[in-house]
Amino acid sequence: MTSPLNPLTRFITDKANCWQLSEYLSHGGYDGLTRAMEMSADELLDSIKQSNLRGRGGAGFPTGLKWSFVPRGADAPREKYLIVNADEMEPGAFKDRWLLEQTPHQIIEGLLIGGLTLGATQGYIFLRGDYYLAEERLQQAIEECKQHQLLGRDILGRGIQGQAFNFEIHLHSSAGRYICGEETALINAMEGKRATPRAKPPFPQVVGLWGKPTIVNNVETFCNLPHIINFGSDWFKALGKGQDAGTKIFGVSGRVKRPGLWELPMGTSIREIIEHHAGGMCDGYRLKGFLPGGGSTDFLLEEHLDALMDYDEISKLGSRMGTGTIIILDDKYCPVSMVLNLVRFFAQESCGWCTPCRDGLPWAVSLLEKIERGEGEPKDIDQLEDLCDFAAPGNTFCALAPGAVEPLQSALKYFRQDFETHIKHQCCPYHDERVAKKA
Ligand code: L3W
Repeated sequence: MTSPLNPLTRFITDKANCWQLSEYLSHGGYDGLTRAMEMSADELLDSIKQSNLRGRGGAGFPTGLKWSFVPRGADAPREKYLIVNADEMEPGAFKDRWLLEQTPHQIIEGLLIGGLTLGATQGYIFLRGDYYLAEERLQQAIEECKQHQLLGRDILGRGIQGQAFNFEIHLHSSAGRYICGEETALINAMEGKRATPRAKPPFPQVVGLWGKPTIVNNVETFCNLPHIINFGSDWFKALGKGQDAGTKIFGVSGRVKRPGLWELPMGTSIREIIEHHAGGMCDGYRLKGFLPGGGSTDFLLEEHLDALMDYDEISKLGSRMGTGTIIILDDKYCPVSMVLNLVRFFAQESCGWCTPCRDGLPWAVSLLEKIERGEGEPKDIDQLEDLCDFAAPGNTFCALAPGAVEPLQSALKYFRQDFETHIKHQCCPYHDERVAKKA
């Protein structure tokens, strides 16, 4: 197999059964596992570190560094766990669903390589509860693996240094809360507790599921591992166009001609994604702004279109690459209404543990509703700004509260005039054409 430019999606073919083991094997599936079984745990960890892979769930933390925190050696706990965070639920994020439904074996292969790297024998897939098709296909894939000695005892019948490699995977369907995607809330949910985040440190890599070292990574992160091991970390680094390594599943939703998902090199420009892959804006609509990486990122503007989709590049612009799934705001959609929709989601999904999220978000919702109804007052804008400051990093228990106010604080910065027009004319100008003409 020659090294591919689209490692993650080359398994997704037009064939009706591309998610099945036979198809996966015919495209070089499980070659990464075979290669990994010839390597030592140190070599595997070193390859992952050298690849510069960064977490694809939104935060972009270096994967090899995270994995290196797991205690190893004679004194380390015998039980360790690997968890695939498949609780994809953020508004605008739909990339993991594609991988889960179309390439379940790629996720299993990533978990098996994780097991070899860290000496773990148990892996879990924490799946969004309403991803029914993904659940069905993952379950089928797990069964296929058990039948073909790819899961269970003595995998592939070839021991490593005389010892059998055993690994099991358990599929856990989430009861359904956005906060379950935060890694420590996810761990609490799996332990049968209420899904509130835990204080960090200790990080789960040291004290995680049932108190044991645990790695939690996003679906797409695990999917990259077989290819890094199979084709090498230098190949992986060379795939990226900018600073970051590898490819990324980018997506666009909103009023573009071809909304969808594409696997593209890291560092692809935002302009190329929106104008070329998504076909540009629908006729009659102009781009007003966009959220680069799902509903918990800050708005960017047309002037940022030439920026590269790279973690640090997008951070320098005051936003985050997040999940890499772009949400478009067009010139005919009310930004106040869009932000209201997002903040309402985050308010409803808050675990309620810390005050900025529990009380701040519903308060922001009521102010945004008031402005959108045409009853806003100038002081409401100041109040909304205070609420954003209140949920800033460091003031909250987990990273999801600051994320929840990112679209709001950036809308107040870039689309302030829209808020002011609502208040001045006591109505939504996007619904009242007379005001829209004047504004
Ligand atoms: C050891 C340190 N480990 C950080 C590890 C940490 C975790 C990873 C990222 O939130 C974001 C959020 C959403 N020693 C460490 C360390 N780690 N410092 O690195 O940690 P962190 O705290 O930066 O982020 P997080 O709490 O994992 C994730 C954003 O992603 N997001 C969320 C999308 C969620 C979904 C969904 O549906 N579930 O799509 C999208 O952008 O806002 O900011 O593993 O242990 N010193």
